[in-house]
Amino acid sequence: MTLPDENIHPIATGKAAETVGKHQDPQELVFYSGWFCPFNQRVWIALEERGILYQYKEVNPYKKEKHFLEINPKGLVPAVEYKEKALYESLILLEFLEDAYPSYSPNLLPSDPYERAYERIWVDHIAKAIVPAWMRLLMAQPNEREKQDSARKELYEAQKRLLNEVKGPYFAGEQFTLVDVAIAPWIVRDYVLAENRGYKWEDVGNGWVKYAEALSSRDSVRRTTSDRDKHQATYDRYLRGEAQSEAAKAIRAGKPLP
Ligand code: GSH
Repeated sequence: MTLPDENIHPIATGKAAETVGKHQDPQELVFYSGWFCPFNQRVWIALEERGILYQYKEVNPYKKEKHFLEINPKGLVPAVEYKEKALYESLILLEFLEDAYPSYSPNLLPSDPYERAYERIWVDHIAKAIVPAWMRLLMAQPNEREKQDSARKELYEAQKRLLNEVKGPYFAGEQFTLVDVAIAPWIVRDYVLAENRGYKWEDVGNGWVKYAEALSSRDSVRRTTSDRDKHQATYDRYLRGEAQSEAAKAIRAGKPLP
């Protein structure tokens, strides 16, 4: 049986397509990427930000092809092969890139141990509070008014907590760091919530619009973002309640995201 999610646009478009074109040559780091995926975009931003050499390979993770399952048994993008050994999970990959390429600048984690740990607290907040609330709001249907209202409130509250920590223009001040990388892909997709779920950047609190604009206009973020209409088509399935991805199933079942 074909899942509806399988019918995604097959390749990156817009600025992201130009970036793909520049990363076709074989390298010791192979990036198994789904152009449409926000978790995936985290890793892509880090690669671009730091000028790490990588070979881009597009994967449709909904097809669960044998070769890809050998790389990531969970069957999820992003994944990488580094010197022919496989790794996956976006947040683990971000840390891995810091460890494996320490001399590539800019580093995305501060050098001070306390500041590094502090970054990780807020990356964890994004993963456990912001992203699940974002998905719940996306998937709450128009006839589920209360569900929508409570997911929107939950999202604003989680974002407000992060906003209180933002020094500006980025989370840690002038340096663009892992917290920014971890949330930027959802910021560039927020228009889906704005157009369909009554969500507004302005309602997060004073300073959020500025922070969100700083992230969206960052070069590495723009270079890894595809055209809006192609993203919209992916999210239409969630907006209509038809998505069958692992994440959609988890949200419906009230379970943590995969
Ligand atoms: N926890 C994973 C990470 O952070 O890397 C989540 C990755 C994830 O959910 N990827 C989605 C996927 O590959 C695309 S956005 N889905 C395939 C499926 O649901 O079958």
